[in-house]
Amino acid sequence: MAPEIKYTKLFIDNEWMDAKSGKTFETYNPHDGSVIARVAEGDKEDIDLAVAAAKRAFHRNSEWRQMDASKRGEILRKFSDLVERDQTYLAELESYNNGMVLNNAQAFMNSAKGTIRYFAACADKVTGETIPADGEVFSYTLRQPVGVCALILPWNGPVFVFLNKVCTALAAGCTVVVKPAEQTPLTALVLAALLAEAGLPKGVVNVVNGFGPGAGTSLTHHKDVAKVSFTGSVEVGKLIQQASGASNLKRVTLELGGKSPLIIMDDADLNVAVPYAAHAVFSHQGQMCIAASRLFVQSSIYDKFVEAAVKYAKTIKVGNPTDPTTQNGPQIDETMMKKVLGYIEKGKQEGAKLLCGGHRIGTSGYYIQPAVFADVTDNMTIAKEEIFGPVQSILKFDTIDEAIDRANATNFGLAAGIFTSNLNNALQFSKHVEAGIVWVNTYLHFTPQQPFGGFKESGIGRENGLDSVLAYTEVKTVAVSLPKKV
Ligand code: TXE
Repeated sequence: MAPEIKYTKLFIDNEWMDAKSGKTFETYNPHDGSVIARVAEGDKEDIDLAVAAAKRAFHRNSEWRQMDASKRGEILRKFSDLVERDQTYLAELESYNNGMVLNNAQAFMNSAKGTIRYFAACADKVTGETIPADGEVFSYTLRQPVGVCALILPWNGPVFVFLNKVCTALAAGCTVVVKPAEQTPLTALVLAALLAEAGLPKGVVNVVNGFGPGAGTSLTHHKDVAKVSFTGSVEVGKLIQQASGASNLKRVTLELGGKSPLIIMDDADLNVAVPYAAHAVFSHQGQMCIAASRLFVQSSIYDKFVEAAVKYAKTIKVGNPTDPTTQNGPQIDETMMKKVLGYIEKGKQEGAKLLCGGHRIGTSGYYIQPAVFADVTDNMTIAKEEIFGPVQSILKFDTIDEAIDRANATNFGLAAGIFTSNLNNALQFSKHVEAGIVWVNTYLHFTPQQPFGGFKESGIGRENGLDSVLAYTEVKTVAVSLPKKV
């Protein structure tokens, strides 16, 4: 049975409201393309209202700014209990609107409490320092929340990214306006309602659904927004940097795309490496910024590995995400499905060998059979551009030095992985690969304690870890003149 749609309006100042224009837009179920609901479509006027609400909530005399840091942590802990209470509903809604396999959505919801509680615990751990400054002064630093933050979300992990960005900003004491992706507007509204139920004062978290040009650009150009945290495409990431420069130099954290290399050395345990390599690129239909979309396999085991990879890919069950036996669901929408199929066509045209999958399944919904390409070379489009779909591209290499150079020959630098039993190779690779996170004999291992983000065009800044909370603060130095040094 379809999950109930409880909220479709804008959430501003802890109240539900229609868009000023009265406009709404449709949101879909990727399983069959059917309309789930019409959602209020926010634009500049609504963003102005939401930013004004967040600005009031950030005033130095507001309830939020006067609150003890530990109390902010308590509200987040209460929020984590409410998310846990409603986790079945949230997982169903995520799956319904996003096409995420229900089992995966449930597994994620099981870990959500840990994420929220991690940031709840950070709330009263943000401290300044005393400075041994020259001269007769007592000097110290204050770490203060940066102000109103715009959090612009992608569609590939709507609950995950909402929790991550919102909880980090709240732990630092900021107030926020969230702009979910237009493909997945629903779960953010449920989470906003739970934050209000947890006792968050009005205006601290506001959610305005809408489109990039419109709601998104109004936020990134807004003079009262002090910081933007964005997850999405490199193209839009660059526009956000430009908007920051053209407006008020707002602080910018960007988590963008990737073309992540995974290296399989000939001493790796293939019983482990083959399923991991598949998981690393096919999970969530390949719609992951950290997808291992360039799989480098050492030449001495190349043929054997490719054979095993194809055998494994053929076992992946694609179908309705609510079926508990399904492993892969649909792509998010028709545009993305066509984009991925276009890349597969390009791979064939440029001479890569398609060994299985790569076609649309049926005519309803946006399903693609997982594809494995062998004989992929570095210059091919499928080895260079982010596909964001279930496409495994297998390349051949001879030495670890060659693998490192080729792994780094990209503008991206998000994740990387290596499977080997040789510690020296693992550590050499980990040191020299240009990536924000490196996995050795594992992949996709995330926790809220581990900083996450990209080198090069994969982004700016890090999420997760205490440093990510500090990225929502400003450092203020205070120097107090004293008659005698203390
Ligand atoms: O991203 P967009 P799209 C990559 C992936 C995918 C490609 C395009 O390769 O194929 O990006 O996806 C908002 N100012 N990733 O088109 O457009 C938009 O409304 C302000 C990687 O979905 O970047 C949405 O909320 N905001 C990725 C968000 O930006 C703007 C996740 C992302 O949309 C805007 C998603 C503007 N001018 C896609 N234009 C990852 N890093 O995980 C759009 N938006």
